[in-house]
Amino acid sequence: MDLRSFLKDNILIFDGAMGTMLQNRGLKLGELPEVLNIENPDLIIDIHRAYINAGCNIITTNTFGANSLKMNGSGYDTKLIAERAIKNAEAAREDKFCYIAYDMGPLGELIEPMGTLRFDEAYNIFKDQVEVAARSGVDCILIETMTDLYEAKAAILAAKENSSLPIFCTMSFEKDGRTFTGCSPITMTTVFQGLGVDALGINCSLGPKDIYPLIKEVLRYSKVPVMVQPNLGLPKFIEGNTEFDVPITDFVEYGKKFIDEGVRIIGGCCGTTDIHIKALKESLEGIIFRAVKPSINKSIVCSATKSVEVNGVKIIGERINPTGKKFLKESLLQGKLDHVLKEAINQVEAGADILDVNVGLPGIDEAFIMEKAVREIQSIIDTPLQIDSNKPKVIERALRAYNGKAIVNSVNGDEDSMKAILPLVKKYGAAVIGLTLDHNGLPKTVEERIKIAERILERALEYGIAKEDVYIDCLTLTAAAQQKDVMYTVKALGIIREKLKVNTVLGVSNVSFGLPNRPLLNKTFLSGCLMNGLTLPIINPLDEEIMDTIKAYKVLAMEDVESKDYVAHYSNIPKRNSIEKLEDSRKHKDENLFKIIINGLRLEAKSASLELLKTKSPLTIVEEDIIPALDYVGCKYEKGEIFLPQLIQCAETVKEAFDIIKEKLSREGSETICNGTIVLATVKGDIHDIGKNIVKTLLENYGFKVIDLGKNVPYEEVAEAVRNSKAPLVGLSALMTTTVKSMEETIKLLRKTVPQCKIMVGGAVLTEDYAMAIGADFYAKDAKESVRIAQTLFNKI
Ligand code: THG
Repeated sequence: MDLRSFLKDNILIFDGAMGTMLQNRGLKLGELPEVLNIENPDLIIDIHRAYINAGCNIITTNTFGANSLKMNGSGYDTKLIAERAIKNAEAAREDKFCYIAYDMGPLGELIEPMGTLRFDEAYNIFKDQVEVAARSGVDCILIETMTDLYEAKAAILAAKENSSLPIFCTMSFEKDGRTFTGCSPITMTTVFQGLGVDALGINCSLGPKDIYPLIKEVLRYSKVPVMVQPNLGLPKFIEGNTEFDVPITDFVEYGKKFIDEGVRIIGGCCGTTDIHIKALKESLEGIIFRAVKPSINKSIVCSATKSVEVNGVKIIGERINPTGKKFLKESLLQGKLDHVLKEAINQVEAGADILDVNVGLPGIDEAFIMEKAVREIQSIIDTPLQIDSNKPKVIERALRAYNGKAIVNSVNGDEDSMKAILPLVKKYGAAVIGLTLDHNGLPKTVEERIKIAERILERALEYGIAKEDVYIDCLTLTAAAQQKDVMYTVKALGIIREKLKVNTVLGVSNVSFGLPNRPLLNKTFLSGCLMNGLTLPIINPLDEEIMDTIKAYKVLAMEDVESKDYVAHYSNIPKRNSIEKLEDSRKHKDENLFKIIINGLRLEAKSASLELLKTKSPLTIVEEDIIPALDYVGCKYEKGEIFLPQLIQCAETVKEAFDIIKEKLSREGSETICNGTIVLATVKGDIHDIGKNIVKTLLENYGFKVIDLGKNVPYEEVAEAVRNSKAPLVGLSALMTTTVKSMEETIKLLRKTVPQCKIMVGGAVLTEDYAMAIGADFYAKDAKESVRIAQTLFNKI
């Protein structure tokens, strides 16, 4: 029976950890587990067999890191490693009933703009692996331990476009309920099921107890089977050994609880062995499980770190649109996006929930600019985007580049339009706006518009797009030209909402083209539309009157329960003329460096710094503008208001500013901004240096001199560097449970050779207790914390 059919009526039990089993069998520090597929196949086959004997019905190939980035330097061809790994799994299975999942873990490098790897490069690396898997007849592709939604998307697309194998994809979450790069369970679920995976869920990082509330969230939103592979808790350091803190009884008990809640695929990650899988399997014998069924059908769109549920009125900002904006037109034609980015920031600050992005102009390479705009906007703003174009090429480029679930604006009732656009919407898991017009144009009568809406919805469903992802736009006409038709739109809107129960969209500002006092017409029209069931008005959020109308409507429609927002906003606020307010807000938005940094406007940091240097000394700029901006951003990060992508974006912006400032300093040769020297290293045996690199960027931002020794650094080299540089602080990172031991060894040597140097440590599996147990002075839970540690330490000196 193929895996997809099996999954319909059965619980799938995965194996436990490969790494833990290898360690128990003597895997040495720094050895690559994947190489053993070739060098010691019997060992790998033996482990697979132990899991099959324990009763799992799917095993995972030993290919977690078998990608060309990580295997570079292993001495073996990556494809050969993958082929052998699959052979080993097949050899262990023999003729027993057991599926084989081809494993793909993260690449170990961050994708642009957070890192330097291009999205297409990541895609191609995954594609190479998928091709091997597809050729060899495994039963599915397992993409696991992902922490970056964008990387997961690259892997899923690679699997989808180069094989027809089922795709399972799971991410790793931290205690705060987000992945390392800020993805939430809802966002993951929304994006993965949009991309058409066969199963999704959570693995690694946390123990079953901490995963439990997160998986319940996933189950609430998922329409596809949900899967869990927990760690055996966080590793603990006991008498020189790494041990995990979850007893087997808890692991099994939670296993049952997961199945009770509706999980369909279960197994173990770090720390688990065949003993755990056997116990789990036995406890699940005869258990009654739930059918896979979505509990709720919600309309959700999202960026990488923010989900917006359309459960009432949500505001779509209209301003990234060259219509009527000379400045925007000119800069777009030159390929510049600075105005687009400013429009994005202003609209979000004014309260937009979603941003429409339209860059269509005669003589422009729309697909190219659209992709660029999507990339740039999503690097500084977490508001979900709406791709405004009717050209399939433009839409596809944008959807591919978008890190989240976008809205496509738009398709219409014409068969050609639907045939071209709807498959793209389905493939990339977007939502779509259907315009009630077709090849005959916009029908006059209300009835005909409704018929077209029904046709679009029907066709969308045929393509496998969910009803809640279809939004209908009955099209606003301009009162100046087609006065008698304005009310038809309002009527059609009401009937469509009532009859089809879909969300509705309107470009509200269209109504007032060519007439004076446009805001008055806009808000009056808007008010009527809202009363008739408009849920997604496309408006100008910088127009205060129109925003006031929405706030008022939310009170009347009981969307603003107990009028809390309304009261908070309007009580005791002296009402000013809205034009004055608009002017005011524009005036305050002078482009100073502080604002540029907190908004992550990388491209503008250089010129702003040069401008500032005309009136301020370099050190004053660091003190008055840069450090306060970094502190502000750091504070928002700590509060969970922004996430890693935004933090990095701001840090990169500061880098640009620093380049200018350093240049000036070196020319003057007098002042210095060195706050002290810090040595950083990812310890021996560990090649995961993403976290260390972020720490480096941030420390440099704060004016520290960083000596970066790189990754997989021998103990002696760390000690040597500290001795030579006389650095009072060293930072060590290790991602894996296996390499924390190596961290301890490094600390031991440092204590012996450079006892005066303080040591801070960080990494995914570390905890405060663990850090202390291996003899560190400080535990840095994230990059921001490492800055605080450095500041405290160097202030004392
Ligand atoms: N339905 C859907 N999408 C749409 C529309 C729609 N997208 C485009 C448009 N209509 C909605 N967006 C706008 C954007 C700008 C204006 C009106 C609608 C506008 N611009 C001013 C002008 O042209 O004079 C310029 C404003 C300025 O300079 O500040 O009015 O109906 N699905």
